[in-house]
Amino acid sequence: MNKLLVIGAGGQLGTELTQSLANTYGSEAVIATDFQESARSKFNYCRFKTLNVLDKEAVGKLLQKDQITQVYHLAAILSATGEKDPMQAWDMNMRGLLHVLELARENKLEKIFWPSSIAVFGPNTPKQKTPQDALKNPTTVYGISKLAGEHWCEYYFNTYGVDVRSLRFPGLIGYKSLAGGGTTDYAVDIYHQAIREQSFTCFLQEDTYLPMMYMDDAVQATMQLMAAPASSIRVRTSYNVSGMSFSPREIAESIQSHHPNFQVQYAPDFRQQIADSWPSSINDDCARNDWGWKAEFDLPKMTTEILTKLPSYIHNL
Ligand code: AKB
Repeated sequence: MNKLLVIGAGGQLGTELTQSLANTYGSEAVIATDFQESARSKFNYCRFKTLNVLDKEAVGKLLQKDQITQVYHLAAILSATGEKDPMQAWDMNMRGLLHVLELARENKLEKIFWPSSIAVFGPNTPKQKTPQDALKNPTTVYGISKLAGEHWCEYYFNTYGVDVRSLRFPGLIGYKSLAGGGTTDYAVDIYHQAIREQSFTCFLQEDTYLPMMYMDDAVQATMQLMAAPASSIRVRTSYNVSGMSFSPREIAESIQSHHPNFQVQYAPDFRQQIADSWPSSINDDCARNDWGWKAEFDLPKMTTEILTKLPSYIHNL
């Protein structure tokens, strides 16, 4: 029987992925954990425990006591927050992953999921339709930790047979929780401000194109990758996955087609430099060919869905 542990379940991806795992495997099969006790209120449908991935002993005890078979390790410090305290970001992102990989080896876990990011790419990477194996020269501590993490995943697979699988996510956009500390967060916040204030100040320039993905597609990609037979997973660092690519001006126009009075100002800050170092769009042929990946949402479809559903959610956030 599958028994699934989600680490960092209270975050943007965890909030929605945990629900999907509970729908698929049953609520009794899922344990949601987060280092913040306040995340508990999101998980009235499954077990919840506070857990800090940096406490290896506590993670190990939980794995053994509950006979966990799969771990979804989502806890990380993202690109913008990481630049404010690089040592803390490195410690959290690297030591957390190594704890999970070591425990997976020691306890012979069946499968691990760990998200990487387009932040592994850098200013010398081709910007358009960036290929899977493009040159990587990350400039943020977050990107450096994700690139090192990808290689650790491959090492644990090759050396110890740990079945760890990974996706290089672009900016993730959902309406059920707020984003936290990333460079792509503007594309989440803009919908909230469109509903609350009818105006928004964007921290990136209007013509900055970045790869993005709607949360339903991100959850679907994760579920699909984890369900694929091990023999079809040919990339053991992390797969490029693409959803859509747009600029702040384009997302603003997409919102204005529903809310014509919505106004956007631009006040770029330190996150502009991070965004400028990342690809504009991603080539995900390897994920398509190996395990049949294909995104469902483009910008107009995502905007319609978020603007329809967000108003009834906004008071819970
Ligand atoms: C960030 O902006 O740091 C993240 C990411 C692209 O990994 N959303």
